[in-house]
Amino acid sequence: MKKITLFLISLCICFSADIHAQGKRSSIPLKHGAHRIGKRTDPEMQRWREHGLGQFIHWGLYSIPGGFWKGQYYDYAAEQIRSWDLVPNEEYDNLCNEFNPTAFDARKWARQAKEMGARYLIFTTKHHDGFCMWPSKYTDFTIANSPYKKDIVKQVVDAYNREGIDVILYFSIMDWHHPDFRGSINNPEDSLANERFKQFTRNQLLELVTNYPTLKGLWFDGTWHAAWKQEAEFADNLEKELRILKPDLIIGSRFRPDDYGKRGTDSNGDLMGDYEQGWERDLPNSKEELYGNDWDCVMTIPENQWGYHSEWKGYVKTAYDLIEMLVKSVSMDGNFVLNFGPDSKGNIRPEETRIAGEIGKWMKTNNEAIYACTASELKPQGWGYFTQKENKLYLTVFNRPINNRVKFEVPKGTIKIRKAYLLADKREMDIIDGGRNKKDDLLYQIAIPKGFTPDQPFVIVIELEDNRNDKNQYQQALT
Ligand code: JFZ
Repeated sequence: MKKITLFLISLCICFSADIHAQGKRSSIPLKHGAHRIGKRTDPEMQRWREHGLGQFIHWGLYSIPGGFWKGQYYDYAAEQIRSWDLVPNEEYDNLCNEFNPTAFDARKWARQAKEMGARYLIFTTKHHDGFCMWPSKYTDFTIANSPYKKDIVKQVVDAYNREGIDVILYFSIMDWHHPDFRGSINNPEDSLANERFKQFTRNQLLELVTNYPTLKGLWFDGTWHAAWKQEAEFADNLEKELRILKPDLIIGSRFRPDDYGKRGTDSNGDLMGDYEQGWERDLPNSKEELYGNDWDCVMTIPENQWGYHSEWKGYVKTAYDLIEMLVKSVSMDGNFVLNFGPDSKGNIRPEETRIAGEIGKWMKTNNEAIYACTASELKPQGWGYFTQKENKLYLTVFNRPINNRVKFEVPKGTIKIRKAYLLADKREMDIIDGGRNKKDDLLYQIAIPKGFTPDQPFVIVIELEDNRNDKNQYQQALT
């Protein structure tokens, strides 16, 4: 019986994935387009999907200038200061001789990430400036030639893994330091240099996957330049090669171009990679914008600073803002990844530490509404977001209704409610029958106890009847 139900469910899932894909597909023949239509179904990808919250860390030589060059304020993202007209490349590259993060303690970072509730980390091994945080054999521009000398990537991977946190390595294809890097190919000499650069890129990626065998995936960046957009075949072969080394490697949609230089989604509209990487400092507002793909949102605390900038300008998000983004992401089947930019000594700045603590405090009480949760078909009504797991619905309330009643509608003949309670203290809550609407959907109101005045968003749990015979119907209502 159970097997038949499962079979029916998977049939529905396959079928809906097909309809979805057909809805947006054209049929241009591609040699190097998407490898798959629909989501990956293996355990590693499922594990990634269940993380809910991640941490991003941008760390490199750029943390030394920290957004200032000879007293001048750099108004753009601090990790890109090398590209500023005021900054002579050679002087920037000489920062390698200064990089000595004596306060760096990977275990401290990892403990903080764990306390915050992060289940995965994305760490910059090499940003656009080309400086390698691991002792790459293929260039001298690495941590091995800094006064610090020790392999930072290894320390980070080991410390985070020890805390049970998965690590994904960030890698910029674009490399402003390497003499063979070309943004575009304009003559035969460029072509030759580009061929050498491709081999360098391949060597470094194979090196990373080999050196750090517990890595879960690669987060690619710097793939928008004209030269790379012409490398559909090379990139496709390289991805295949990386997957042979590590079959369940997770690679986002910002790596390969297709045969026509199209990135992210191929010329037929299908996602190239295991998840959508386009939600950068941005969140979708509806599931329709997601085309059924896996996705994560990477977010900065200030407006647009990834690497350390000693003076944040503009609006700085609060823990409240970030928790709302986290819940909103999970309510649409996405992960939320919060960025940190440590300083040149290896300290996480106090503002970030405070926010990590506040998020961690919230997660401690409420993580049940985040980890391994998925979207719900029920429509939130202004008070916040629904997430769900097994026979539980979670309502995370950000906007407390003035009458202390949280409303929602249950489509006719779908779920049956057993009880409602506050996640914070398990206190049972009254469920008020609000009648039916014109479509015969059931209307409910849950009463927030008067004396309950938390200073953070809170979660109401709705436990559903787990009627096995109704499982199929229940699944249809919720998936
Ligand atoms: C890139 C980098 O240039 C930046 O320094 C940082 O590392 C960030 C995480 O990634 O910036 C991007 C890349 C892509 C988009 C926006 C900023 N995008 O697709 O909108």
